[in-house]
Amino acid sequence: MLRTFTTSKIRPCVSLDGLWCMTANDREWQVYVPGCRETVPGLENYRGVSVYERTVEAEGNLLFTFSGVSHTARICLDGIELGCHEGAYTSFSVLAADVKPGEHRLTVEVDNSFGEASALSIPNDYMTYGGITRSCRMEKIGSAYLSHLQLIPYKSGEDWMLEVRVRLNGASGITSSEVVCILEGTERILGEASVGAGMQKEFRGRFPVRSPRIYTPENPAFTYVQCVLRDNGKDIDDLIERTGLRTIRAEGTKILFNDQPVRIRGFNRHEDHGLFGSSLPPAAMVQDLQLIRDLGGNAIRTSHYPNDPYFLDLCDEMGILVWEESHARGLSEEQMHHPLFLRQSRQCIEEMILRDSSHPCIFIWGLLNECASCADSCRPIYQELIGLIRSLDPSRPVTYATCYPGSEVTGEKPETVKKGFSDGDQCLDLCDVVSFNSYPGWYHNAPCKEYLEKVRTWARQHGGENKPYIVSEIGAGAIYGFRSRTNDKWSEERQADLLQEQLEAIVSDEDTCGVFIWQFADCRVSSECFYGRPRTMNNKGILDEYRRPKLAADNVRNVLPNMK
Ligand code: ADA
Repeated sequence: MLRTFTTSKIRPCVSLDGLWCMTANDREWQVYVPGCRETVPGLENYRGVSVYERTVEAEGNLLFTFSGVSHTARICLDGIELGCHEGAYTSFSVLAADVKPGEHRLTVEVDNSFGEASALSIPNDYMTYGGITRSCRMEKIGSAYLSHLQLIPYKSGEDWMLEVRVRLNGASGITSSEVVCILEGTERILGEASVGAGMQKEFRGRFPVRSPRIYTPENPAFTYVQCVLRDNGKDIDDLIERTGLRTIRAEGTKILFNDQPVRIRGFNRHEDHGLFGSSLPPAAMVQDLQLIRDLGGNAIRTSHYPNDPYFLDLCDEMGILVWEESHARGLSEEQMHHPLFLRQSRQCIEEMILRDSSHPCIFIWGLLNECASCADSCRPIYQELIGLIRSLDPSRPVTYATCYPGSEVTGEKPETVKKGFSDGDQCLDLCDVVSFNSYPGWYHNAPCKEYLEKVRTWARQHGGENKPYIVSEIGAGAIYGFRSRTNDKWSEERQADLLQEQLEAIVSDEDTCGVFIWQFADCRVSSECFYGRPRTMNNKGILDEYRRPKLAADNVRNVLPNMK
């Protein structure tokens, strides 16, 4: 299942989830899709190419859609290439036109190797898994079909309005058809067009919502829209999407949700689990959200890449707010000038926003986590990518998480600042919300409250004045089961004490409108890079990778809910 609700009534759809045959290292396995190769005995550390194969019984024009293949995919039908996709965390579709009736061989070549072909998937402090890691499906379409249905709610005075955007694609031959939008049972023509094979045209319309049902996290009410493609009076294709009627905006130092200030009590969450790798089944996704709510959380940050659309649907339905971010973590100035960086970053941002902008749970777009925002040469890149996000979706604020306050905060000598670099982050003026990752007591030997106030004060003096301020990461490490009466580093006791001090400092600071604890659960990291991490894991989870709570969980549950 790609989504938690039916996304079309006219298109015949077949799920491709289930057993596939996979070959890697000249061996064959039966594997479940969605899934990670690393969960297959003997492939725990496999990095490279593998080929997934299954047969499909079908004919005509077929649309194959994948919610995620990590990290590069090449799709073939009967050995003929249908398309390729780079990027582990966004969805894509490939078309097979005029397929003859009968059984066909569908193959997906998957590559998760590190190298010059990927500027974003690099050895990092999280695991780049390999596989068809999210759900996939096959749909039968006609000579043309709809895609990219986006719903953007907004207020016009006291009235609720909905902007509907949808694209018409030619599959085979010229089709002249009209696109109809059905909202609250009323049909409206969005337009008509003739499209030939491979052509695409976007339609937009703005409509009043006559009986608005407001979306709140406490009462997640949805507004559905069906777009229909009509050819000579016959409905030949459709798409269904939903959204929630709510507004989000940054006003002064506050984030307003339906014009009410909201304080974010969040967790950073990697798509990672000790049993499933990055392919958590729906029940495990729901358990994570239940655990986050039990710990007093009301939000998650999809550190550091777009998440599974099914998971975002669950966040919508369970009223958990989401900071969704495009893929990037800790890239240096040199890595941001990689020849493929801009193209792959733009592609990830476009695919993320075109796919996810209808989710009411997403309250902010993030990008470029701890990248080179001090480098003079990278400011134009921040400007370009933040500008791209705003052009695609003006309805949400934009932020990025940084970890670079000036030397007056860090205690480093100003003369150590490299040529071509600023003394501290130089891009805070570009974003709507200012977000800092800070680890007082873990990476910085300083009293938490004092250090956090220094960072926030510096931020407000360097581009972050009169903007909402979020502590986008804070936490400490602990090895599950390591207990120490002397609070040794990596003990559960030390982590619990640090989280208590860190969170009490943030909860009591009215000038900070949100926090995301680093991190919800322990996760794997690349052995190629972070071998120094105990267990080759990032052990800052409040829970371990199997969701077993560490001592810190009790302290988080006691303090976090006070952040009102
Ligand atoms: C950074 C980074 C996180 C994680 C964290 C840590 O803030 O954004 O991905 O690596 O540090 O655990 O040190």
